[in-house]
Amino acid sequence: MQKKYLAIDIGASSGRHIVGWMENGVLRTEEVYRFPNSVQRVDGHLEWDIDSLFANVKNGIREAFAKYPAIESLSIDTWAVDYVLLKNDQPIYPVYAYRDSRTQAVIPEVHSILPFETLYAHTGIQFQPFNSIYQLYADKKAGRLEQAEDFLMIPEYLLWKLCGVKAREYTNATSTGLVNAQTKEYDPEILKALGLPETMFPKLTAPGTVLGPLKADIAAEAGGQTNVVLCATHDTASAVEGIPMEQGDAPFLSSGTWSLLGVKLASPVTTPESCKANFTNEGGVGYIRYLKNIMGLWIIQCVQKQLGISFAEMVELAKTSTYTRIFDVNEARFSAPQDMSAEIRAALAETGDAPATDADLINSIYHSLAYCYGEAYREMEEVTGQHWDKLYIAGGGAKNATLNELTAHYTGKQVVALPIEATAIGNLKIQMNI
Ligand code: LFR
Repeated sequence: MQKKYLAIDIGASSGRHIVGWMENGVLRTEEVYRFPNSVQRVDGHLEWDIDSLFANVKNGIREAFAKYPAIESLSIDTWAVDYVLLKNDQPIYPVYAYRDSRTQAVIPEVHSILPFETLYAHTGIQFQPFNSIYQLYADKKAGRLEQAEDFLMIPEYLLWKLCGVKAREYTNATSTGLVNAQTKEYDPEILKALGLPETMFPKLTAPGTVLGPLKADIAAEAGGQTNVVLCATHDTASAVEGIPMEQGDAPFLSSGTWSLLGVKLASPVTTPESCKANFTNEGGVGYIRYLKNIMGLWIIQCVQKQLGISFAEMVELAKTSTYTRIFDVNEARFSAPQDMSAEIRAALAETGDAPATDADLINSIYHSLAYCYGEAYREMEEVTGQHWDKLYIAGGGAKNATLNELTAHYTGKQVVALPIEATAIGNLKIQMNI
């Protein structure tokens, strides 16, 4: 009997429980549970329903045990930057979602205390208005931090609820914008300068650490017992671990709600050129994930919801269009617009002909995304002084043949599309220690 492991991978639009095991040297996976996730708009703010996420985490564990009573261990990864503040070990609500605009007002103040160039030289983390550093400062201004006794990133919170052990995991911690790229620990100078309590940002723990068994009440509810392990809890860190590369470390594109295009590097690049190009140095499993955030399938997901057609139908529609005008997918206006289609039409109308039909709109999105991948690849070659000839694409987006072809066209590189659940695979690999 092969040993079974459970990966719980939660993204901005869905979560899934995936059981994995080794069979004749090959990692096999089976999805045993899936649930929807989405940001909630409450009183003009964007929030996560953390209680419902935890309820679904438990439901899925119960399903996994129902099918596989013996599971060696489990772990959880989620998107990055968001966190739970705790008082008396209870969440301080709301748990804000990163697309919320509350950070806008505090960004200039943070940069007046610590200019962005200084932050980048310390952390190597690219500017994103939603980085935890700005969210925490917004919490400080709102008096929420004052009440808080503890701080856990979302996966750490969910893991703690399962096993009772609080751990701070290195890869996800780097996404806060508070971790020093050289020491790989929270940066005391940044914490002090911003008045963030050092006690809430203790030593970091490496992925692969065993936290302990499920709490007795959780095990009883789930119908089984297992060990809780800390994987690379940032989903992108797990995804990069899960992408098999034939030889060496070629550039990757983790293509989901976000498109993360980058390469594994042995050490961080925190030069002013890298800062200007806004590449990030996130923590990886024994390397740096040098990458750029590109707005990604989020744009397509929003338009798909608006049009009420399937992703496959969108691809078919695009094929009927010859409209290939490009817009800048990374503009802040596409981060959380009320009406994505209208926002894109408006952006294109500002510089020329607007798309006349839905087919034109969709075709323009695919071209604009792939164009942006090409630009990011070239910038990455320029800043690192290295050259590559391939791009590995994994995640949901890898299944889109049209987008893959356009990506090959705009990057001028050989595209290796891997229609695999790279994130769950990476999560499992850390648990299996392979
Ligand atoms: C992808 C991801 C990105 C991060 C963004 C926000 O799911 O984790 O890596 O920049 O979500 O957390």
